[in-house]
Amino acid sequence: MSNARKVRAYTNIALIKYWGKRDDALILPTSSSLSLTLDAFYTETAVSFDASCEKDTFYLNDKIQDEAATLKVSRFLNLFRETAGLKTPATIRSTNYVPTAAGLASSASGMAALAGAANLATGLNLSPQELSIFARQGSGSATRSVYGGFVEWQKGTSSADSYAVKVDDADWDIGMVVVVVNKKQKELSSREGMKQTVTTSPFYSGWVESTAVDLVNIKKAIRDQDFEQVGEITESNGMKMHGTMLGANPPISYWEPDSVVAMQLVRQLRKQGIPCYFTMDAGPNVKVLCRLSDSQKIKTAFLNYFNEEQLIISGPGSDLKEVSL
Ligand code: 2P0
Repeated sequence: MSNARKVRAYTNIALIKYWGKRDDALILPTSSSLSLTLDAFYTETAVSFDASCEKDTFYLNDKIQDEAATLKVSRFLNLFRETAGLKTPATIRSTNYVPTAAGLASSASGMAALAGAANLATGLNLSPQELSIFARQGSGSATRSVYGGFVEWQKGTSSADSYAVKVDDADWDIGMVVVVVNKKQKELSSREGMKQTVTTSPFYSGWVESTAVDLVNIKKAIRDQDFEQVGEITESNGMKMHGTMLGANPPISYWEPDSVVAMQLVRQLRKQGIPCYFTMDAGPNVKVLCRLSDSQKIKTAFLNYFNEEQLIISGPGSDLKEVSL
């Protein structure tokens, strides 16, 4: 592991969702998306090339991984090896830092950290923009995890211009309370779920049209630091994504009864004058966008219905970075 250097990438939660690809192989999205990077959830990864090894070896949380998981990582590393003119096998050590097995281990921080570590190990010296393009080819949401704060993934016209840009540092009292409804692995992967939605949901064209409008509006609201407006657009965009999924055949729903409980609670808190807004992804967990200064109050209200370990407060995360071994 002599040449191993470790990179940390934070996960991100989309406020304007990515749900559908126009190119499956290159992972080019049908629409642009926008997220908030979170500091409570991240992945740290080190890659070292070693000519004395026969094949790639992948450790996740100190456990050696099976062939299928290793193959996914190997394929992604091949992008870097091809660019750097290398054929050497690698050892990959990755750790997911997710509070108390929250079930939020995410391909976003995972693939972004792997891209960052591969960049260092190959000596390619890629810019953050190039890194974002590489990360995208591992997993769409990883495109955005190269940066902290509010981040837009511009859908672009080709692989060369489909990357993330930072919109804002989100350093104006922004946070999230993540409500862990269920930490089990989801039954239908995002990849399959979005494919099924694109090909069968009659609402899909409406989703693509309206998400473009939401993106313009949320960027203005972020510029104006208009928190309520950011929250309203976030909540509406997330629900539209889930509505579009319900229109798929067979219908797709990631919700559980407690997801609905959490959303109701957010509405109640809002009525009581606390500005907070929910969003959900391809799973039953609910993410509550709020003022970081209100997050403890919101967590306390949720403790009437959920356990301490189901409620995780997070502030905005930072750019992908090298950390000491
Ligand atoms: C997002 N999600 O924008 C959306 C909203 C989930 C719901 O990106 O196939 O794991 O690897 O590109 O990135 C999850 O999808 O899918 C996701 P791939 P990914 O965050």
